[in-house]
Amino acid sequence: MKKYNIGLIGAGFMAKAHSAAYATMPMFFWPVAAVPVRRTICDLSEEGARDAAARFGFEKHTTDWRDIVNDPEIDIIDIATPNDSHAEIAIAAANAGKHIFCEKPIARTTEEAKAMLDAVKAAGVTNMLAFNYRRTPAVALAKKFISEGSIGKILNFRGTYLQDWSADPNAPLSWRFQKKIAGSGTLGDIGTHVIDIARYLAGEIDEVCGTLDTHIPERPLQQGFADKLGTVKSGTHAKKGPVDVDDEVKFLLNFRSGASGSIEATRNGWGRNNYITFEVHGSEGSIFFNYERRDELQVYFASDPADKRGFRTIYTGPSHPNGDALWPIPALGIGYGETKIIECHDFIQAIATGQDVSPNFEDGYKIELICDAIKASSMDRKWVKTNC
Ligand code: SOE
Repeated sequence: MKKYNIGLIGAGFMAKAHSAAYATMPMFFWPVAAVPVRRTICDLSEEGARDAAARFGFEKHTTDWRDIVNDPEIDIIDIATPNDSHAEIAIAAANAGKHIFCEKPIARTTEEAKAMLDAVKAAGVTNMLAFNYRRTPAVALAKKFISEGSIGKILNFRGTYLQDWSADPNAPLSWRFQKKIAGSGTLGDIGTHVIDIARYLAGEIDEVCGTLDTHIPERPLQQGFADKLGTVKSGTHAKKGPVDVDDEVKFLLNFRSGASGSIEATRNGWGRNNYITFEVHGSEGSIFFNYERRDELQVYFASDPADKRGFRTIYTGPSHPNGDALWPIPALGIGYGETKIIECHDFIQAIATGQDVSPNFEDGYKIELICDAIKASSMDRKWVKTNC
């Protein structure tokens, strides 16, 4: 059995998700073209790296990511660090001939994304971005219905990504609120997930018209670097620092196909936790998805007899995309972990077979172009071409 040695850089939330996927992927998907081996993990502190190796099942640890990139035994570099280090690590990894799996968004800027894309193209290495939600079986089922023409020609895509972990003004000023580390705020962090789904389902985005807003201009400084996503509150009297990224993004979009739509994202929407939704209207039906009920896909077919028309709920299971690898009965419960297992499988298969995989650095670069167009539109208050 072929094996690929993984070098994972980062030891936080995403390192947990990726490590669990490497460990369990062959338990779900079998046979597989290759098995991932958790070889070396990197964190900035010796204690953090050692703990991460023990916890996430890695054989070795280091505090310098270059040790991993330069290790001839490593086949895959997994970048699960904040956005400001993606470009430097990915370019070094590509130059060392490693395949790369990188957290989203691809980078802080279009320039960084382009340099990363150029590097992986020149090296000819397999590359993938962790926009995992398109791998939710219900989202893949929506794609299948659209591709088969079940709802006809796509007319409209309406997407949201609403969370509330930063709605409290006392949620600390983590790296996610700092432009020099994150690049942008809600737009890059979660808006890009919906842009990925929109492109996956409805094709390339041609032009946008939107606004970016910052509702909470300063937040208490954070103790330590680790990002607790709003679960740890600083006191109201703590020293504060400026938020220089967006809290909320809303935009209209026109697809190259002629379809149109809208996308909204916020991390300040009290009561919404991971509310990724889309509704797609076609000439012959509609599809609705809500990640907070991610086993379900709602579909409406205009071809149903008039007295039987209405949205029906399909619970995803063995008959649906990747269903034979997951659980034997519909609605047993698909979670975040399963999306990461499917993502891991598709990446490993792509390396082993030499086939393309999406979303990749090319997709990430185009999503950055779309984000730039949204920013320009917000500044100039007008429609802007994406140049994708
Ligand atoms: C925070 O908004 C976050 O952790 C995102 O960065 C992830 O991409 C998303 O999947 C969950 O929320």
